Formats: sequence, structure tokens, C-alpha cells
Amino acid sequence: MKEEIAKIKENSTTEIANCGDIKALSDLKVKYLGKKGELTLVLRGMGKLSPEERPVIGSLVNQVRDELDIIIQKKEKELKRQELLKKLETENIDVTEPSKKITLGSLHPITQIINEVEEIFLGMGYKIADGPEVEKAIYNFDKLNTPPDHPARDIQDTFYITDDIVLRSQTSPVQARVMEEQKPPIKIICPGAVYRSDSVDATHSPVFHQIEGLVIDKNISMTDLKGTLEMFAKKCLGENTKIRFRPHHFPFTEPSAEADVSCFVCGGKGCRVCKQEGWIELLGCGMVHPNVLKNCGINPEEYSGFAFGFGVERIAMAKFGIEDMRLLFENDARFLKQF
Ligand code: 2NM
Repeated sequence: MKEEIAKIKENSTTEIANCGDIKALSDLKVKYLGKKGELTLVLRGMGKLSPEERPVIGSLVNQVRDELDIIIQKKEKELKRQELLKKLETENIDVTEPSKKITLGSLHPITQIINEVEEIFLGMGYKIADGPEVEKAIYNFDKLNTPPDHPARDIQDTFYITDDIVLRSQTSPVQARVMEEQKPPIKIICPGAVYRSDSVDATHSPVFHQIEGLVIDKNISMTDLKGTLEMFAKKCLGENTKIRFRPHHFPFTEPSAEADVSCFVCGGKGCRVCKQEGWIELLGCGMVHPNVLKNCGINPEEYSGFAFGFGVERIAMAKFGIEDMRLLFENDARFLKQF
């Protein structure tokens, strides 16, 4: 049996020494030291030995096992080192080679304006609300005091999904939903995409973006509206900006107005951006119509409020000096990266 063990030791030592890769080495480990390995089999055969021989052979096997373990570990280290050296030789990197250019994107001008307006109103204590773009006609129109015979509801002007579901033509349905769900005081702005059946040209697109605002509380008056919008205009367009209000009509507000701001390019003298007017139309606004409050579950005897809305594309075009709205939707990176 001693010879058998010596043979195993000799063979395994040679095989390990000649072994060329990690996988083969691990196979050898199993072959000699594994559960069914050659050394283990020797131990199993010890039953045949005399009681005197057993401990002698047992300790010899253990000694060989320990030796093999050490040889294998050494070999493993050596093979790993060789592998690394080979890698370093074949996979070397030329650190002086010019790298691929990483181009960093930028926020779309529309997103930039929305973010900026959100910051201004968050600073005045407003919350941001949103809602579905595919909306019930009742929220888009009826609750907002826009009756079935109103021209805005014509299929020429609005995209209908079914008779009573539309692509929202304004973000005010979000405000109607908030009025129904929450008790005043309410101070929100609603940014988002809206849809109108318009043909594409330099100033129109069937999808564009709006930001609408709504404030409802006790004793809200037109002075709150004017002060808020003046503050907003100054923060958005510069501290020297002046604002003026002209009477207008909207179905959901009474009284209603449009607001112009002094041209932020020429300061009011007249230039290309304001088309020599000195003023630029900024937004529509008004005191929320009592019917709208009633339709949304708010008592107009107890509460009043103001609302306003504007198109984000128009503001972006004026602010960035973009003359054709289509450029904002074509998403040509060469155009967009200028802003
Ligand atoms: C505008 C102009 C004037 C408006 C009204 C409402 C609501 F929900 F309270 F009735 N939301 N937004 C409003 C008022 C929007 O956009 C030009």
C-alpha cells in the first residue's frame, strides 16, 4: 500500500507540474483529492489492513494530502500570474490615443421654460398638479362653463376620441379635477401638453404646451391676480418688466383679461421681437366664473379665485428668439443644443 501511495504522489506531482491552465488544475485536484479521488480511495481500502498498519498508512495519506494541497495552491498562484502577464501583454491599452467624444445632451427649451416657471410659482407657495391628456369632454368643456354649442367644441377645433372623450384642448380640466377633490385654499399650476386641431405653420401646432394657474380662497380679488402676475412677469422676464391688462372674454372667467408685458428685448421702444409694438402678449386670465366654482363643488358665495394660462411655445419663442415653432418639434440636435 505504501508503494501505491508513493506512486500516487509521484504521478500527481508530475501532472501538477506539467499542468498549463487553471481549469486543468482544478480537474487534477478533484482527481487526487476529491471525494472519489485516488487518495480517498486508498483510505477506504484500509479496512483490509492490520490494526498496527492502519495508523501508519492513515497518517501517510494525510501527509501526502497536505503536501499535494500546498503544491496545488502554489501552482494556482503561478498560473494566475501567468494569465495576468499574458493579458497585460496582449490587451495593452494605448492611453495616448484620442478618446471617443462624449456628447452631453441639454434640456429642451420647452422643458427649460416649464422648469423655470415651476420654480417661480413653487417659490410663491403653489403646488404642481397634473392630470390626463385623454380627458372627458365634461371636464374639458362642460364644467368649465363651455356649453355644447360653443365654437371651441367644434370637431374643426378639438380632437374627439369618442363623443364624450377628447384630447384635452387646455390644462384647465386638471384644475376642475383639483377643485372637485380638494377643499380651498387651492394654489396650483398645471403644466402639460394640450391638443387642438390646427394645421402646422410657423406659429401653430396641433400639440403644444400650456401652463395654467389657479388660486381659490376666501376674499380673492382682481388685485391678487394683478399682483401675482406682475410678480411672475418680473421674475420670469426681468425686474424692469411692465405688465398691462386688456379686457377679453373667456367662458370660464368673468371678468377676463389678456396681459401684455413690455418687450424684454427692446424694453418697449419697438423691435423685431415685439413687431415694433413695444408690448408682447403674455397670457390670458380672469376671476373664475361662479358657474365653474359651482360645477366643481365650490360655493361661490363663500369662495372666489383667479386663473390664468399661457402657451409655453410662445414664451420660449419670444425668450430664445425662435421664429418658427416647427423648430421646437423637429428635435434636430444641432438646433436644440443652442439653448
Ligand atoms: C386661461 C385664461 C383664463 C383658466 C380657468 C381655469 C379654471 F379651471 F379655473 F376654470 N383654469 N384656467 C384660464 C383662465 C385659462 O388660459 C389662457
